[in-house]
Amino acid sequence: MTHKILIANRGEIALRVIRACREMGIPSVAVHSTADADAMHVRMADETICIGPAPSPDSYLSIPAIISACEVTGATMIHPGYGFLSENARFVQIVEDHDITFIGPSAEHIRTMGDKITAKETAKDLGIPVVPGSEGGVASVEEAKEIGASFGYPVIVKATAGGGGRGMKVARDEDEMARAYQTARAEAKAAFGNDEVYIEKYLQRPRHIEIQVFGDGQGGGVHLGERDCSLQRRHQKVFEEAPGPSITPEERAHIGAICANAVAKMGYRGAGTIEFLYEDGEFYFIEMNTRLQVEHPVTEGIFGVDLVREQILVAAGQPLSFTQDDLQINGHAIEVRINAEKLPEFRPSPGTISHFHAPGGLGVRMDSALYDGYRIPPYYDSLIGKLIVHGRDRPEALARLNRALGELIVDGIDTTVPLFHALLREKDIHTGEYNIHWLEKWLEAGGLE
Ligand code: MV4
Repeated sequence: MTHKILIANRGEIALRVIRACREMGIPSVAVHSTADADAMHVRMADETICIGPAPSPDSYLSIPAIISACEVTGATMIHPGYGFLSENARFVQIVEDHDITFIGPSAEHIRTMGDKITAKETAKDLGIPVVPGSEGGVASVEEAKEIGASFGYPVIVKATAGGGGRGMKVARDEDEMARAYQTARAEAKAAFGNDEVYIEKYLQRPRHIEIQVFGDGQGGGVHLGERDCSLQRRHQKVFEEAPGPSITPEERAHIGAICANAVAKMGYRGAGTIEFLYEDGEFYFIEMNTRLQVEHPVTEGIFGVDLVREQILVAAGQPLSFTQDDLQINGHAIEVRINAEKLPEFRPSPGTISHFHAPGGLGVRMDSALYDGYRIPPYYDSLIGKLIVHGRDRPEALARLNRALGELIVDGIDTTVPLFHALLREKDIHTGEYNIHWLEKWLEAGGLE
């Protein structure tokens, strides 16, 4: 492969991609804003280029700046990481029009999955089980009430253009419907400029289970099991694990095969995540993410596969380095997200890192772009590191997490580390008995006090 990869991202995920490039012998190009001139991803790349001022819309989200950076450096491929332009179909189209290879799926697949109604229709047509609900958009309060009556309350009204929980409202009975419907529409309009909404049966105590898939873009597809990402606060994941503590090998094989077949049939290329709500032994599709996810390392941990390397291989038109039969789960992995935030409010707390020490030893991986003296700029996401542990089983992984958190030093700012020490004192975390509401209920009940 005579390629050069430009990484249209920053922070730990930019480092993650640079590491894969280096192992594959592919030159890497880091882009950075003026605020990131001293960032670790800039230090670690083979080549660097400044793409604009600190605010993301003028740098990491600027399509002209990134295309120009490719032209100046001669980069032949773009890895988008997560966030920023990673799920922007218009960007992918422009990249391809400039004869640059986007490391990810086609613009068409991104567009289809970005619209939650077409995503759900597509999933259903491919044999993926979906949450019962309206067929497409719901155009009036009257129609919303008819749907509520036919499926039975509670129901949830969701924005077609949604994601991240915005423009989402629960109606517990018919009296609540008009308000939920109108509020969801207004929020959707404000957040996405599109007020179309759809309705689903509301699942009251589900887990968030997501299946990692990979397509070779040539009709081949595999799955790499599930991650349980139920521990979230305000739709931000804080703790993820694989395999899911509630999922049996039979359930994994069943839903995994459905997902692998679906990506194969679509002709999907690259990494993807099919998100489900899981309740009473049933999986219900909610969304598909067409990018590499923050929490991909837990899957890498239990399968021993480098997902970024595979993304690059299939983008270059090469086959995946493994087949479904090659994949075997080994042990258990847990990730915790270290954010520059002050507890208990989770208020962003950028500042200068006076001292940083990453934990190490058997089964410990720290993905972070921190270093001694690094100044965290106030312009971007508060994620500053991910601690990923691996053990032969779940109890060993939890013990290792506790040990590694004890070794970690991030001085000079406030972080979410105390949250994880507190979680490790909870019985439900050790038994794996939690759902999507557990963390917020625990915080409300004074879990951090
Ligand atoms: C739901 C749901 C219950 N029933 N859909 C939240 C964000 C978006 N990705 C989907 N979400 C939900 N959809 C039905 N039919 C509950 C949630 C939800 C949630 C989902 C996953 C993880 C955390 C969550 C927190 C609150 C609500």
